[in-house]
Amino acid sequence: AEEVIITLSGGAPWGFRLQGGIEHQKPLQVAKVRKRSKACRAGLREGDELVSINENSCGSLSHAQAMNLIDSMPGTLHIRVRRAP
Ligand code: LEU
Repeated sequence: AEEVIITLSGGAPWGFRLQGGIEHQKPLQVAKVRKRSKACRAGLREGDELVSINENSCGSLSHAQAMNLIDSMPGTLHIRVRRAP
């Protein structure tokens, strides 16, 4: 899989939903990207796995912790994702 960095700016709502998390023993993954949203325009895709957000590793986060992390980031989000080829 390749890794891609997606840059989101301009503030929430970003227009995507997550699934998975450590408590589900599943990777944190982008479940849905809303059409014409900031996330969509920035190139985020359904199925992308979250690796880090602004240098904070996502590997051991619960679903709620990941959402809180995203909500707590002021300004711009740099989201590193793993993407299946
Ligand atoms: N649903 C939120 C948004 O689109 C992102 C979520 C993953 C915290 O801004």
